[in-house]
Amino acid sequence: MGKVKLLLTGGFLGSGKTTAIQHAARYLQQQGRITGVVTNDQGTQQVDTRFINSTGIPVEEVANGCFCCRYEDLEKSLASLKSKGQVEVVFAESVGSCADLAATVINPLLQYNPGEYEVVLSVFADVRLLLTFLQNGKRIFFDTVNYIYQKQLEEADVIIVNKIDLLTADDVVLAKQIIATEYGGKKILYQNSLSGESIQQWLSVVSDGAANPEQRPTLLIDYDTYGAGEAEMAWLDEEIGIVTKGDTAVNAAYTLMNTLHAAITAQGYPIGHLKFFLDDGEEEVKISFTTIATDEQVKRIISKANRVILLINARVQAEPAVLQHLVTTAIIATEQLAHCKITEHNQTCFKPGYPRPTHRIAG
Ligand SMILES: Nc1nc2c(ncn2[C@@H]2O[C@H](COP(=O)(O)OP(=O)(O)OP(=O)(O)O)[C@@H](O)[C@H]2O)c(=O)[nH]1
Ligand SMILES: [Mg+2]
Repeated sequence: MGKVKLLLTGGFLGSGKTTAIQHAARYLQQQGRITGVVTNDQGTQQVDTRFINSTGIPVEEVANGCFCCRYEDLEKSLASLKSKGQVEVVFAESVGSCADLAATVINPLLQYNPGEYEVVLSVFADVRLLLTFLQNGKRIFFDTVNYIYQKQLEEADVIIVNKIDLLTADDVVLAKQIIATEYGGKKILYQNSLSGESIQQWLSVVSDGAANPEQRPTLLIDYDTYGAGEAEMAWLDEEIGIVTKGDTAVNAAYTLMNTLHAAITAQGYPIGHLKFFLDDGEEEVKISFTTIATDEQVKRIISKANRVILLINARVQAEPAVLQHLVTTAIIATEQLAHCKITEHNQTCFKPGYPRPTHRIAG
């Protein structure tokens, strides 16, 4: 049996990892190739897992911590996907605030499973965020969060500069100049993950042996700064039930999403990623607001449902209690604005703990 191609996909919150993985996995499936996905998050109720699952792609989830701190769970997830058939390509999406993947994930996997995997680390960046970051003296978030953003890109085998469809042609030229100057030694792909052509280009580059170094230099990283950066973000996960008298439950869900987004933005708390999974009993849809939200990211479904379920995953640079308060206030406002009854289930809200990788093996 040949080696499994493990396409480890990192990069900041909301940069487009899940979108690219879903399109790439679907493309490979259409080619008759057996593929699977491992999702990962600090929490247990993951929008991305439900989203990938809803598209019919085999998915395993590593919960309650990043791949590095839950290394054994990653191994189990990979074994589970492999046990279901001759899987050829596995996409593993790491948490958007996670760094140091080469030393804590790739090197242990290669060392403890000799001959089993070929790994390529793609690190995604939203082109608009990356451009602002580079033009602004590498400052965009709080200092320690900037540090994580920078370290993620530093260890990429391939940097995926994503969402280029959102720039004008002139701005793409400018972006390429600025980004190539900063990351001259790296393989860089300029990508629109909504386009089949771009996705095929990504797959072809990561399938090329040149993107798959035998040994990677170990990232020089200060764990105290990295841990402090992760602890800047509050993570809130919660399932919401919305019931209306008429057929307007989906509208009420959009009112809640927009009210919450507007409240966080009005208070000036930087959004890592505010994502939702909406289920009206017939259709399931993922809705995202990222650091630089755009209207086209808010997909609408037409529905006559009088009850829906909405899963909230909010990753926001704020104190957990503040984020909880914003969610509660948005729920109360929505009940009045949209004449609905909202029930809350399984709310968790926390800051990620100090990163303590199970293994750290220098390259
Ligand atoms: N226009 C455009 N939008 C994109 C592209 N890639 C992703 N998006 C949008 O960006 C938002 C975030 O995408 P995700 O794929 O969820 O990002 P992610 O990196 O998986 O986010 P986390 O898992 O939270 O870290 C969604 O609204 C996507 O539709 C792209 O190439 N072009
Ligand atoms: Mg994702």
